[in-house]
Amino acid sequence: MKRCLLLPFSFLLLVGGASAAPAPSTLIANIGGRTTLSLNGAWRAIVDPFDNGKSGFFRNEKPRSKSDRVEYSFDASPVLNVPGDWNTQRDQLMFYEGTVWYRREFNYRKREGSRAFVYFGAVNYQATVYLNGEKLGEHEGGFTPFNFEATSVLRDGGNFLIVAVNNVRRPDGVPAMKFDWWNYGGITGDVSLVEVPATFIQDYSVQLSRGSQNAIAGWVQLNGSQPAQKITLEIPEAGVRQTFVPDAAGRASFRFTAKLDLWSPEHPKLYDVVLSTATDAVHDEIGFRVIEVQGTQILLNGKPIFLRGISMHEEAPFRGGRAFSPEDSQTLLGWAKDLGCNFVRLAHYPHSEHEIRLADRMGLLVWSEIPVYWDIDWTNPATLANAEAQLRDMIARDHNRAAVIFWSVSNETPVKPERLTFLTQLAQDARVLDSTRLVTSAMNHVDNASADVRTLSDPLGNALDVLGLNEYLGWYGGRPEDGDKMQWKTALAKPLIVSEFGGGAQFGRRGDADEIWTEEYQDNLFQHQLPMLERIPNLAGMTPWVLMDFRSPLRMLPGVQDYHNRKGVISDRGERKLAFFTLQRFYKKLADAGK
Ligand code: GCB
Repeated sequence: MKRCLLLPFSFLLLVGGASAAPAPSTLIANIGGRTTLSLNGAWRAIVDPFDNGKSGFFRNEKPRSKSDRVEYSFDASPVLNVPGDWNTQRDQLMFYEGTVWYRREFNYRKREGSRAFVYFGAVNYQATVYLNGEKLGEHEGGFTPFNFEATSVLRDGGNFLIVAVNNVRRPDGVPAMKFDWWNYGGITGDVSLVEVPATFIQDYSVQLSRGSQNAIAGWVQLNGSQPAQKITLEIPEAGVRQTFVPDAAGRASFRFTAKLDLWSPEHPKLYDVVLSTATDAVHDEIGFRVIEVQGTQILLNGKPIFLRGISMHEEAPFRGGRAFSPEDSQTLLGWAKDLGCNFVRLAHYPHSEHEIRLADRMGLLVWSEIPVYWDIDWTNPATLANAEAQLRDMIARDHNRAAVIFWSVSNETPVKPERLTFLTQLAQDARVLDSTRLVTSAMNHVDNASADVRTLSDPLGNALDVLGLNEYLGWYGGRPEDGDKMQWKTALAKPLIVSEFGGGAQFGRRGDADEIWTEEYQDNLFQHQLPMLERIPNLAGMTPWVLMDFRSPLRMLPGVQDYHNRKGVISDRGERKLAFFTLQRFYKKLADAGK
């Protein structure tokens, strides 16, 4: 049995102050480039509110005779679709927080010399995985992928995979007890059985070296008993062919130069990159670009870029629920493109790999975030280890995607010393794990020096490359018109992204601009915000809150919210509100002016 969550390595750092790299991820990179058997589809599911299944549901029993007293049966239980949250598949489960036991049967033909892993794209929140009655491992964290080796437990012929999924909120969890999105439970990402050779290419980083437009630097990690195999890296279109021999731990590092056509939103060029050994070969599509900070500007490929963005949840358009499919991603990112965006903030947790890869192909820059949100248990070493593992696995999955330019370590966390220690550690981890991207966080701690001046003054800014500011002037305080005079400043001379602003509106509710919940109110708010933001000298971009209305248990007003956060510029049914068009016009103006 392997535990996916590694030891709280940084607890020592918290008390000792020394720095170390996080324990390496066990994730197999680029699952789409491997030999896989999909385990998506209809799984039998037993809803278990009292955790009775702990007594042994992993054994997959059922009453077999008239006198057999077994009080559960997967065979007789209804199905839930995977991937998918359980909340939107059965009315009874909309508000459910508890355990559901899932079972999937499948046939397998064992192949001599190969290894197999079960791979989960995401399970919210806690997963315990059993194969053929044996525990393979546990995983905590609702949005990051994980895999467990299944080689020795797999049988030739029929197999059964059982997963106990629990989505109960926990004070020591990440996120913890309160967050402004639906706590969708279930196996929300794709599941597959991955077949690899005995020694295989587990992960690799093939990226431009920090600051260079022609030096590719990176590493390859082999996994298996014969690590001393020659590795070949080819980028046929760029005429690259390099070979390396890894060390005894199966790791090879490299650096070489190449003439490359750089990736950008206007020109999202991806190259076929092939890594191979005598027994394994993996193809990936990789773009090459440089992202840097110079003073208060963000530079893409050496040139200043203004990030015309939008924040978004991974909520399914039209049907509601957790989005999971390539079609969902296509709709959501397509709307961001229609708005005129070159950038998306994927709030508040890692979104699916489909979405990130689509952003790579569409030319949308990405802010990617872990769910360190509002208040969590800052002094608990297990909570820190959990947040670090989520950060590490988000980076492990997406570190070859050109679209991703920011790792965000948190959102709107309260300023206090123990939180600063915690988040500074995460920022440091992100740099150790990936030296080529920028580190950010969405903050909201401001000083009001005078009625018309607000200064972002969170000390966390010292640990970041780019500052994120969530401000709700005209919604959680003041009037939209207050924006006409307001000046925003930052205590640090770093690039600023206004990572949230906005207000609620119900699509189709029309009225005066001072009538709350109308499209006019929201639109008026945008009309006063946009000129205000343009006056901020170090503004490098913005991601208004939010692309589409989304479900939230905190938003209860009947007839208006009905458990939805209504700050979308598009409704959950795909209808565009007035503010959508105001923002679209603004972004067009910026794009026309070359911003
Ligand atoms: C915030 C949070 C976001 C909420 C939003 C709101 O500051 O970061 O998750 O949904 O405000 O609507 O209040």
